[in-house]
Amino acid sequence: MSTLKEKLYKKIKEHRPRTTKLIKEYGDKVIDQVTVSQALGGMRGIKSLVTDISYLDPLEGIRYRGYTLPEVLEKLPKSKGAEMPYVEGLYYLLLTGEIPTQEEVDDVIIDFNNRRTVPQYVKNVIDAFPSESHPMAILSAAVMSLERESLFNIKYKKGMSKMDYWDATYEDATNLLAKIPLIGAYIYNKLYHPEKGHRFCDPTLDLGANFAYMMGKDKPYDDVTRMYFIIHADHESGNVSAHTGHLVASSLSDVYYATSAMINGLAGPLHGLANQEVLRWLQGLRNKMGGKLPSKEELKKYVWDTLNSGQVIPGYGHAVLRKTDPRYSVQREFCLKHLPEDDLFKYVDALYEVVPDILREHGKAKNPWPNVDAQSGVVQWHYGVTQYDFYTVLFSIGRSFGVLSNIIWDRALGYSLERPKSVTTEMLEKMVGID
Ligand code: FCX
Repeated sequence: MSTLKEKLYKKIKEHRPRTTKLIKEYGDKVIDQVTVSQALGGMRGIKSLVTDISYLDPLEGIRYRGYTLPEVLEKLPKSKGAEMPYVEGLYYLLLTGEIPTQEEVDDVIIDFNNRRTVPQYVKNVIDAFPSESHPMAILSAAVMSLERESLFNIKYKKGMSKMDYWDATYEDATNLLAKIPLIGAYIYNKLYHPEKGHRFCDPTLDLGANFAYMMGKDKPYDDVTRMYFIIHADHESGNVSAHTGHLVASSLSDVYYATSAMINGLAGPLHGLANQEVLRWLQGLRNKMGGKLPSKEELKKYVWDTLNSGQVIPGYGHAVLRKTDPRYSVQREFCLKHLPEDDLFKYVDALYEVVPDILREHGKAKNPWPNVDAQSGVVQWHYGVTQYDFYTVLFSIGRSFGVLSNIIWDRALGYSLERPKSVTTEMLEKMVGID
């Protein structure tokens, strides 16, 4: 058993009695109530999911296992000369709640490297897609095609005990996490650089460096990759991608089904696809300006024109957050250090000066501040990943780490099949006293 798996098992055994006690002794305690607008409005804010992997405070932003993003980036081990930590170390933290030592991370890196071969049939599935297909559709199908590898399914058919579900799920999840960056890079090269052919991974490199290598990018793209995957990993359990992954897995569908579904949820423009929308919107602005930096008045007009035509400002607003997203701030810091003169970065910074006030004046969005997607495309664009359809694939790879860590714990704690109750409009009307 690997060090990580051993540590995880110890944590699972320690944790199980807490969940059991809560259900047995406090199962009837009320922790929230539901209003009509919540039932009709996407269940905003209803406390009905439990996860210890991350928590999203509306004013502070995300914490992974109690650590803020700047703390995660500072505390997790890094390779020599790297600015950003190993993604493998993040997996250790999400699963166990502990900051790993360099030795413990090395062990995860070796384990990942042993699992990362992508079968030829997956590449065939990717190759079979027409080149105008969206990369998210290809990623979803590629992950789905791997389903035949599920150890959970094989063991389930043989009569696996419920107490062992977490083990087979851990194996499936770790196999998929080791492979999904390779699948992403393969899709990128097939769609946008078919002339270069497929680059096999370098077994001496960690996940971040290897992804940069397969994408054909020089330093500091390895750090961009690590930063990108780490900040996108988790955002507690109620967002569409995390919730979809959890929901699908709750029926004991294996992690391949759950991850593919999670990817499909992330592909919507109100969620992960917003990063592509931001770039499309910024390009529209740049084209309108003929490349020059717009004045404040010109910027304001562009923002108002977007709102007045009934569209949202991509990269702004959030269902939970009520201040600037720390994932935006982490990327901004990176931009200030590495690309302060970048054209698009200047656009994004200039927009930050005008959009919040306009959204306040517009009077609809509860949160006028930027979210993660307002910055992420700019970083990728700067390093030559200008095919913005691809950005949500990068988001998906990062998000897989959080979703799969959650699913392993769901299985470990025996979380139930999800089955909320729906009512009809007529019933709702009766409940509130409308005849
Ligand atoms: N521009 C214009 N209008 C906005 C807005 C924005 N950026 N954000 C919210 N609004 C509007 C909503 O459309 C809604 O209008 P309606 O009453 O006519 O339906 C109203 O303000 C209230 O919405 P609010 O409660 O503030 O926000 P929601 O929880 O409903 O939605 C999202 C949250 C993120 C979907 C919303 O802010 C939005 O559409 N933002 C732009 C897209 C985006 O950036 N998505 C990425 C979010 C995130 F970071 C991620 O998942 O990746």
